[in-house]
Amino acid sequence: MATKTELLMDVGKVREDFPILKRTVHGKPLVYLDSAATSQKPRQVIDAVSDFFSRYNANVHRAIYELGEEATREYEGAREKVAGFIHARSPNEVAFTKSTTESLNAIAYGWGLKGKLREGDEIVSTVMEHHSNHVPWFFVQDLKGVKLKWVGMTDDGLLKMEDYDTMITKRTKVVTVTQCSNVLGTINPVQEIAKRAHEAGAICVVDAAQSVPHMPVDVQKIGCDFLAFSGHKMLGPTGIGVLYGTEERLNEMEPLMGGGEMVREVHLGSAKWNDIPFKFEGGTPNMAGAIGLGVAVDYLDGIGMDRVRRHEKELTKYALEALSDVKGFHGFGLDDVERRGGVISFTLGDVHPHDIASILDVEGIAIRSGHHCAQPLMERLNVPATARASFYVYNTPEEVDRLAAGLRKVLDVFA
Ligand code: C6P
Repeated sequence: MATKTELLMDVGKVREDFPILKRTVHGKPLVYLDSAATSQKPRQVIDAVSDFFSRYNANVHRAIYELGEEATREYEGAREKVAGFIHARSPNEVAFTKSTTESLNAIAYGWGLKGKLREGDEIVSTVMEHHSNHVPWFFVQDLKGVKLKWVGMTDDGLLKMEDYDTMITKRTKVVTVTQCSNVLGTINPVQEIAKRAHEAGAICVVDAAQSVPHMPVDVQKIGCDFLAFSGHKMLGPTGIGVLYGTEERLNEMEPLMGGGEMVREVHLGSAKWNDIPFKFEGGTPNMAGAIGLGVAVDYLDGIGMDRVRRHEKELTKYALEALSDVKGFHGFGLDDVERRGGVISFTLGDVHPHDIASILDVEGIAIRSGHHCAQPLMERLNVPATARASFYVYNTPEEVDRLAAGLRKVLDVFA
């Protein structure tokens, strides 16, 4: 039996802020265990988005009337909050995009395709990446003749750090890595990886989609050149993401999107770019999204990211124990919760992960099943798919118990 965990957070109070958690699904109280896909939203974020549209909706940076001033102030205020949250040196280092995916594409395009990479250059990535940090680099490989290399992984889910010794060479121009795997939860030593990249004269790009929402992240400590994450995975709205880059790198990089606001002057056939970060924000931005993300940052800061991380560690530890009591449960990744986030990918005997997810759904339990947009990692694990439960600030040990009970029902169905 798993020992009941002592949670350090008042989860009951946190849950009060999330209207969706009060609903039932198929007549059962909702147990939402898919926050790695997208998190639920607190009332504060929902209200901030609604407030923007009800009270001061206007285009930012363009209007010289009161509504426009208010919208611009709140939008730029959100940028400051996000910059503070990841310890950027300045808000200029934070450009709003639509998502992690867009941010990573912006880097692959701006640094790779239209930027500094040449035929014969090399990019060192890993087998653990999400498709969003694979496919944009494939474009660079195909169009520029740049070579891609992938650091391997041990059977328990750690990057083979020794691969960097041989894979990083004087031809390496980019080293890219996910800070936290969306499948295994493995937390990778990004600070060490950034150091190795820099020693070789390469830049380091970090996919922080699964880390910024769940643990304290300090871009200056990591020492990375670029870092990408999404608002919707950290209690914020969908359609808003962040492209962090040091001022130096952002100034050097070409923009992905051409259009209004990203230019200083335009003539027939030529244009000069605006200053950073606006150079990367062509077109009317997702103003409500950015403002909502700012409020999500306030919310997480209010709890404290150390406590968020500790809560997820406790819950993951409890879940690994509770689930290992279920017959046929096979979890992927490390046992050591110090080195993994609140994501548990698993299989259950011969039951297909989609069947697991469907039967749990009838019990009101939402988990994800499939390849989690990480097919190269699935190939490495030698499975076509897994089931995955992922936790956040609003999850409780009782919900883990419901998951364990749900999995026993799955076994009954297939007995
Ligand atoms: N992973 C998951 O269920 P977007 O879709 O752009 O917000 O995030 C992409 C992304 C990039 N990197 C990592 C490590 C991710 O986990 C994700 C999104 C979701 O695992 C949806 S596939």
